[in-house]
Amino acid sequence: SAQLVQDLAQDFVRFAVDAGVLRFGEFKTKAGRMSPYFFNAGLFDDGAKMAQLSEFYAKAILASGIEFDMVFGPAYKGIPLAATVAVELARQGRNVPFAYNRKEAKDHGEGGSLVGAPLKGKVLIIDDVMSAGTAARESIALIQSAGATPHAMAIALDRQEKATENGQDVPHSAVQYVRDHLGLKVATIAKLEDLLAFLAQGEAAEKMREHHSRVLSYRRQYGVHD
Ligand code: OMP
Repeated sequence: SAQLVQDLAQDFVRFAVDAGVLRFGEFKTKAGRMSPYFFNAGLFDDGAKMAQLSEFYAKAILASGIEFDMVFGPAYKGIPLAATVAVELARQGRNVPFAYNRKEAKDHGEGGSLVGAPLKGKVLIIDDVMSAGTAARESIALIQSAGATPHAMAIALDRQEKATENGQDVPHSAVQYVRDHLGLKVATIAKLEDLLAFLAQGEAAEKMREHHSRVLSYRRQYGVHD
C-alpha cells in the first residue's frame, strides 16, 4: 500500500505537469515568496481532467484509511472538487452525502450559506492547496457551528513549506498546523518531496535538472521536515 501511495503521487505529479497545472518558472506565492514552481488547480479545466483529478483524490482518500461520513467543498474552489470527488467515491463504492457553502448568504428563499446535504458526523473537507490554512480555518468554524465534526481534509498538493503568521515565517507548515494543532487528519495526493523525486528521475531528468536544483534551494530556504 505504501508503494501504491507512492505510485499514485508520482502519477499525479506527471499528470499535473502534463496538464500545465504544475508549472516551473518564477511565481509569487500568497506569502510573498518567489517560488520556482506553482500549482494552479484552476487549470484542470475540462471534463476529462476533472474526472482524472477526482480519481486521484478518491484513491488517496481511500488509501489513507481516514474515516468520513460526508464531504464538504469550501467556496469557491472546493465546490467542483467536492462534487466530483463525491461522484468518484460513489463509483468506487463509497456513496456519501456532500455539501458546500456560498460566500454570500442568500437574502431570499432558503436562508443560510450551506447547500446540499445537512452537515453531520465526520466531515471531510476537500481543497486544492493549503498555504496559510485560512480556508481550512473558515471551513472548520462553519462545520462546528453546524454541529458537525471537522474530522479530515484532503488536498492535492502539500508544498511542505513554512507557514507565515503576521508576515513572519513559523517552523511548521499549514498542513502540520491543521494536523497537529487543529487535530484534523490530512490526506494529500502528492507532496513537495514527490515533486522533487519526479524531477530527479528517469526521462524527466535531462529537461528538469534546472527546475530540480531551483526547487531544492527553495526547499532549503522555506521547507519543513515531516
Ligand atoms: P490558504 O487558503 O490561505 O491556505 O491559501 C491557499 C492559496 O494558495 C490558494 O488560493 C492559492 O492562491 C495559493 N497557492 C496555490 O494555489 N498554489 C501554489 O502552488 C502556491 C500557492 C500560494 O500562494 O502559496
